[in-house]
This record gives sequence, structure tokens and C-alpha cells, in this order.
Amino acid sequence: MQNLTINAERLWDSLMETARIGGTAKGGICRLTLTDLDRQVRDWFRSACEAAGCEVTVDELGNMFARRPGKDPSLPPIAMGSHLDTQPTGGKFDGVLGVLAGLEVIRSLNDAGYETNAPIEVVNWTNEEGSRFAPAMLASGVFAGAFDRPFADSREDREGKRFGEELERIGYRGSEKCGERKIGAFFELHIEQGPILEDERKEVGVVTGVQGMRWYEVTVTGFESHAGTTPMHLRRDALVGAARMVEAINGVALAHAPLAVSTVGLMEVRPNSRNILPGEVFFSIDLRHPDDVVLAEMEGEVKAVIARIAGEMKLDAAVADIWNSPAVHFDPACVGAVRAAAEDFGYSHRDIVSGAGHDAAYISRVAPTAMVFVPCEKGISHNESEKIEPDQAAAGANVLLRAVLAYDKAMADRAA
Ligand code: HGY
Ligand code: MN
Ligand code: MN
Repeated sequence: MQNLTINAERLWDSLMETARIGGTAKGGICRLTLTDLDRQVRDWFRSACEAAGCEVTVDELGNMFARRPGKDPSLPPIAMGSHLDTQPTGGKFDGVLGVLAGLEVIRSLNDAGYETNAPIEVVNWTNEEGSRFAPAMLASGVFAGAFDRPFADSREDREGKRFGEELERIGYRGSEKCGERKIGAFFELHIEQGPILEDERKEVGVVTGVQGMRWYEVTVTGFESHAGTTPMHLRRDALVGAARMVEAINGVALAHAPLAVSTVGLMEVRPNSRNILPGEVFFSIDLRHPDDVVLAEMEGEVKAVIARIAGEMKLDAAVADIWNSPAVHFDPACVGAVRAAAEDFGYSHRDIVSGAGHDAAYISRVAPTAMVFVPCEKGISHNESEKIEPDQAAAGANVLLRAVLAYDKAMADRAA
């Protein structure tokens, strides 16, 4: 096991090949979940895994599991994976690096004729991003029991299309019940999507957990009227109200600096006509903090300030709770395997808590889990200019390989 490494060139070629599926003029990827482009990359992934000798199973949420047999088929697999869906202006590496690095681990084990004790699996989790269908990490959440299938199927995008119907439309509603499958351990490689590793010149992040995150949807209702004839003191302008709320929501995060973050990323103004006072505004809220107690305080402050501004401006404001993903602490043995693997290769590394959500956050509820981070240029992600170098992808995949093999060996030694 000691000197096994991945094939860096083959990994990079696979990343660049799949980046063309939904590739954008600015060099990013727009491959929203359950679109025809998602189907295309899923088909690519299935045939690449089958070519590597894996058996591919799809569950009822479209999660894809590619299994490489081990010596003992009775053991639960050691799984790797992430997601193939992207943001509308996503980069080439968010999610896909973790899935293709898992495939590269399998390809490298095949090249070496290395037989693991437990089976090995690579997973593509459906709808990690949550951009088209909220909340994020929806299918890994169903797998872990955070949501049920009817809830997932009922989720609608902003055009009113439903998750379940779109999943069936692209032909990826599998027959296996979601969550039925056992996982012995889960390791996810991902870009950091933040600036810490690059700032500190660290090659690898040993991810010890994920911060807490909560999503809301707000509908502010005022009164549509003529832009030219409605005196300022008689207006009930939903957009002016929403604008004050957005500023106040930003202020709640600043008040809990430096670890709190708040974002309003999606806004719809109705009727969206230049000479009608906006009668209704819909917007999203994303709150995050490593400490769930502080996150709950932030939630209370945000809801209170929305109600106060609505009252002052004679507006109505409805706040819907969409998602609550508590802070997660990963399994010490899995984290240790990642740290030891980084040290084996002599990669500089540091422990880090993830600011972004990942499927590993939910899978940690049903299996020992940890993550591996590699830096991305200037920490930029959820942006078409997201960038890493081939040797950074290779470093992450090597650590993933070594951590999985070490965990497999430790499990076998314990059973002996
Ligand atoms: O929102 C997140 O943190 C993840 O990228 N879905
Ligand atoms: Mn991601
Ligand atoms: Mn993302």
C-alpha cells in the first residue's frame, strides 16, 4: 500500500473532459441538477465506472454507487464521492473533483492489481448544490434520514418543476430504497472554496467538521401602484422594505463577526415593471456559523428585524424555514486517516472546519466520515474562475487513496 499513488494526468484529463459538459464561455460549468446536462455527466460517470469494472447502482433519489469488489463481500464498503451537479455559474472543480478522484482511486487500484479487504465505492450524490431545488445536500440528506422521499420529490424549482418529475424525466429514478445501502466509512475530497489553505501555504486541509447552516425564504408584500402618481408618504413599497431587510441581515452577521456569515443570494421582484411600485418581493437568506447556539441567536435577530421593518413600513413579511443543517464533527479515526495520509506524502497540512456544506455532513450521521481539502486559487468558488493546478488535484486524490487503504487495513486488522 505504501507506495501506491494515483495517475495525475488521467485524473486531470477526466476533469477537463467532464468540464465540457455544461462548460461556459467564461471557463466555468453550468450543469444544474436533473437537467439534460446532469444526465449527460451521469451517463459519462456510469460508463467510466463500468469500464473500470464497477457495478453501478442508482437509488430512488438518483444517488449513484459504483462498487469495486473487495476480498470480503460481506463487509460494508468504504465509500468516496461528492457531487456532479454545479451552480449556475459554477467552477470546474466544486464537487466533481471528489467524484472523479474516487474514480481515479479505483482506476489506480486496478492498475496495481491491489485487492482491498472491504468493497470500495464511489458515489455521486444528487442535488448537493440546492441551487435549483432547495435545500442543498437533498439526496444525501434523504440517505441519512434528514428528509424523506416525498419531501424531496415535492421540491419545486423557480419555474414550478418538481424534483421527482425531473429525476424521472432524465431517467435516473433508481429502484433501490434511498438509505438502505450500508456504508462502512465515507471520505470526500473537495476544494476548500475559501482562502485559508492558500493563505497559509498548506497543501492539504484535514477537515474536522462542517459549520452550521440555515436557509429561509421571505415574501414581502406591499401594494402595487403607479410610480408617477403615488406620493412617497402613501407608498407600501415591498422592494424598499426588502432592501432595508437585506442591509439589516448583513448587519446581523457583522454583529457576530468574525465567524458569522449571512447572504441574500436570490431575489425576485414582482411585477418587475419600471413604473409600478413593487407589490411583492421574494428573497432567500443563508445564515452560517460554526456554533449552533450563535446560529440560533442570529436566526432570532434576523426574524425580529424583518418583522420590525415590515411593521414600520406597513408591509407584510412571511419568513419560511427551508433548511437547518447543524454543525458537524467528523469521526476521529477517519480524520486521523486523512492526517496520516497527508503526513505519509509529506504534504503540508492543517486541520480546518468547512465553511461550505457537503454531502459528507449528512453521511456522517450514518457512517464514520471525514473530508480532504485542497486549496483553490484565492479561495474563489461558486464562480466560473474557480481554479486549481493539476498537482493540487493529484495531492488530494493521493491523500484520499492512502486514507481509504489505511482505513481498510485498520478495519481488517481489527477483525483479525
Ligand atoms: O452551499 C454550500 O455550502 C454548498 O456549496 N452547497
Ligand atoms: Mn460542493
Ligand atoms: Mn457548491
